Amino acid sequence: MRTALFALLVLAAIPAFASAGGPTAAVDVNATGFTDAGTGTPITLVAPGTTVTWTVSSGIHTVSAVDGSFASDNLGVGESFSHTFDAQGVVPYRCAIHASMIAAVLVV
Ligand SMILES: [Cu+2]
Repeated sequence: MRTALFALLVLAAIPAFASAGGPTAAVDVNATGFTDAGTGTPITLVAPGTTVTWTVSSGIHTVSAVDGSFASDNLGVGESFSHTFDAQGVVPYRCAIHASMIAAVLVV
């Protein structure tokens, strides 16, 4: 149990050392949905203060928080949108154009 807790804490701290300018994470946005660059899943796990950048690799999409706390304009191929997550919590988001595109950022 103690080992598992330590491993979790180390895992959570990794994004904090990803960049001298503050922790970052990247998500690919394409026709099949949102794909976290690190895990290949629709879930992005970050520490508070992390800036997540979504970049579109195919189609036209938006990055829109379900609770309305952030929303991009329509983004085409090669365009990006970034948001910094300061508070702990689960933040679901979706594409406003394609109802099936939904994912979440876990801030822990
Ligand atoms: Cu879309």
